[in-house]
Amino acid sequence: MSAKDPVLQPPPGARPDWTIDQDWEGYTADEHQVWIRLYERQTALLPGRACDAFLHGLEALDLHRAGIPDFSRINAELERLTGWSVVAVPGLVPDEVFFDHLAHRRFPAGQFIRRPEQLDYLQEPDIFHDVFGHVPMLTDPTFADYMQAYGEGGLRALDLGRLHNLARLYWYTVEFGLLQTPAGLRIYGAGIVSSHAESIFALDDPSPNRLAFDLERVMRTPYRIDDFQQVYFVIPSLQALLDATLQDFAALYASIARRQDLAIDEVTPSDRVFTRGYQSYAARGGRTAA
Ligand code: HBI
Ligand code: FE
Repeated sequence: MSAKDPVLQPPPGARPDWTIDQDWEGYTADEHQVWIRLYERQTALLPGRACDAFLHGLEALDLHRAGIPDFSRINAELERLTGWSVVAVPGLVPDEVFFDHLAHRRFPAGQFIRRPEQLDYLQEPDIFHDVFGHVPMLTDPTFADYMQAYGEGGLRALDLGRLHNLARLYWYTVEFGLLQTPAGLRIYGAGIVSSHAESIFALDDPSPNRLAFDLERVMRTPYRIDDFQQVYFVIPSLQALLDATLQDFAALYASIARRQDLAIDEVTPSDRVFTRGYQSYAARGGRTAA
């Protein structure tokens, strides 16, 4: 008996795999303008903050064109580089659908873009979070392999009822991961790199902890979905992240099942600490603080 989602039906107009046509011609000038505003703000900020693989991917996919990218155009280059393609979906899709796409090198990207008044925060991933945040890293062969391995692992985790542990791995790497480089810490996580404020907070603010990535440690650490992270995990290289997926996850899940989750702001004696944060941002109430 797997812990799969109850079989949800795709929304009207979506295919059985929950994909829809991007309908690039259907975007309005205002929607293209939102992309341009977000894109210009991030690209002014990210040199020296985003990792080289991200910046190279942005260039390789020619995402600096003005406006929302046409998936058919970026897929021609992306498929040539790593065999990945971007497919349009209406929004969040069931876990099983999501993992199956990743396992087949298809990245599901929201087809919609946020409204101007949502420029700095929205709950559900839109096309800017997905295409600007996630897709450039898929041009890196090592990260491309990691994302496919994650998809395959997700399908197994569903069957083992360990999705919540694997979701933490995704959260603290693909969404909010930091990379150690000779020039200092750099961003590779999509949730950071697509956010102006968090691209600054994640690297510069003394509030969060910054700890060396350890697979079991990450899987025991809860995360926030509504505000900046209280801890960021640092990998030594993208290869190290891929190598971590070669572990025996069943044994890992068994070990985790015998141990407590850690508190989100905890630093343990076995942690290798880059920054021991003051947690002052979270203590002030974070984003919603007056
Ligand atoms: N669906 N479109 C979309 N994008 C996501 O990032 C996503 C999803 N469904 C499930 C999901 N992420 C997470 O639950 C998994 O990462 C665990
Ligand atoms: Fe995301």
